[in-house]
Amino acid sequence: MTYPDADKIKSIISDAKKIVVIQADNPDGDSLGSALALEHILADLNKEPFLYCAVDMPTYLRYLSGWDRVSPELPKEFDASIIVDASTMTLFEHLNDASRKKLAGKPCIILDHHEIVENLVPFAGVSINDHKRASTGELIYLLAKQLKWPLSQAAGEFICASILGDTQGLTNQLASAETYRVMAELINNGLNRPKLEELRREYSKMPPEIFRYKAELIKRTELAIDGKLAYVSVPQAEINQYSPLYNPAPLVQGDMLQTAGVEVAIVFKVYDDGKITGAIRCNSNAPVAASLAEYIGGGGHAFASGFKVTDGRGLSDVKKDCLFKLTELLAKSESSND
Ligand SMILES: [Mn+2]
Repeated sequence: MTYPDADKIKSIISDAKKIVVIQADNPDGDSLGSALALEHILADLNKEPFLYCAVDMPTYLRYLSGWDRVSPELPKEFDASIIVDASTMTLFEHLNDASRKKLAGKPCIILDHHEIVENLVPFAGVSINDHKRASTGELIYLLAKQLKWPLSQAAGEFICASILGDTQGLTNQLASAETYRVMAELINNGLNRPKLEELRREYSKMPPEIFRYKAELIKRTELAIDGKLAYVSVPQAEINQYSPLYNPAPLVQGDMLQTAGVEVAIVFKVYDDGKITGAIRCNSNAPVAASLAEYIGGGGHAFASGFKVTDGRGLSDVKKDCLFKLTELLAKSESSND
């Protein structure tokens, strides 16, 4: 498999010295793993990589050494940028006009794998959005092979971390034969996967107060649409108290989806300024996450997506919209399963 736009990327990189690698406002194992892998690849190409993300790296990602090199400020000067794991401006709320202008003034490359994307980054010079890849890290691996970029042991570890992050340890629907092939090649080249997994688990451990909070969220979880939807909402006070320690959505969504009959799990976050966000996760029999998020105001994958509402709709309206659309989507996906 080859990317036709790879040569354009090659020439942007070869003309540049200082290159900013950019993560969106929702950093995760894939975006950070991809950014760190690129950092190593670019350094090995004698470039000066610089890592940017407006949002602090969550604690659970801090097992990836180099996370603390990610800066919340763009460098004063740079020659090109690479956005990883995002193609939509919606996820770059923290970039002010001056920063946007700065990025638009230099060649910008996008490496992403998100299916449904709206509000596309307007200044992207070259964009590879490969929906078939389980993670952006997987894409970077294939691109690096195609361009004969150096893939050090460290770069390989970060690519592995990005793949394990987005595939939940190679278990979800995103993991394809190609994903396993990439992992096999990485292991062949000396990657210590069990060690990486051990580290990941260590850093994903929850503090005791989060363990208690999890019980609270489970207690508050409501079921709807004949038990096919599980949802809970998290108010601002809890976001303030618990989010810095652990992201509330993944805390309960796995258990929601492991409850008999549940097909879709939504965690709403309700902010004091009126903003409402939703994290949607689905089981394999209900690939409706992207369509639901798109209807409410967002996007993502068939089994994992998110939305953001800032138009003044309250939680009860957003819930109502979700229930309405989800009822329709689930009926459709059931009839196509028959
Ligand atoms: Mn990703």
